[in-house]
Amino acid sequence: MLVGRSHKFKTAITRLPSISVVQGLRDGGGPDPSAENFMQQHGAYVAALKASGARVLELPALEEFPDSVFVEDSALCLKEAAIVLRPGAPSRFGEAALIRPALESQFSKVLDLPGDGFLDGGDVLLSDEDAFIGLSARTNQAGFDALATILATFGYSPVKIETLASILHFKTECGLLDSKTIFSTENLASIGCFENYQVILTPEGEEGAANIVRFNDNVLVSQGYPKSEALLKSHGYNVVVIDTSEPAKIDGGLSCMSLRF
Ligand code: CIR
Repeated sequence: MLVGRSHKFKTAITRLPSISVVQGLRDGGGPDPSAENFMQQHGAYVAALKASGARVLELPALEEFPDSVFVEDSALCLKEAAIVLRPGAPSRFGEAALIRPALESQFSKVLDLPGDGFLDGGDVLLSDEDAFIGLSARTNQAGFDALATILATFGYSPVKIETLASILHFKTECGLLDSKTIFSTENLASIGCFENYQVILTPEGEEGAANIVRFNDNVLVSQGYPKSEALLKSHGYNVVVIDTSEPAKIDGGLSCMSLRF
């Protein structure tokens, strides 16, 4: 087991939001984001990663893929290798091939998810030891099987979770705080998937705060969740608050907008 491999990082890959981001996928309708405000919030997000010690590789926008700003769904980066995934939404299929050159520029080993299963990176939570993979509307059993086999070769124990139908991605409702601690909604934690971890529950009414990013010493938390901010600070975490109101309009949060390794 490599202590800290879940949150001690050097690099982040991000992709600029396109103007077409206004057409991003969303469950249940809702207003379009503003491309201009999205760009501003994305800039603040990249600045926060840099302030956390990241060298950020910023990729150009892809107008033909409205959701391509959410790079987390098309690849998974480990310490030793990157894996090109197969996102489950038809409008996002093409994003995988387009992230590959960036991965090749950073990793000597770039693998493709074998088989024909689907898997979105938003459904994968890596701790130092475990790889939690949620089955969802985007990630199926074949995708799980393929990724589980690869991750086992890198020393992870794959754990399959049936994500609640109400959740887009597994990590919509949880995030890693440190090697042994998970921030989770009660809804998700009640499944019992985090039994070997300390779990800090999102305060009532602040379930939307669960999608966090731990990058080195900082925990990035979305703006608008004061109780979560105070709770995490009381546990000694170094909280950095980021406005994600525009990505939230198309079901995006903090983890989705970067690959971290
Ligand atoms: C989608 O539905 O694919 C995007 N609008 C949101 C993706 C969010 N990604 C993530 O949580 N990893």
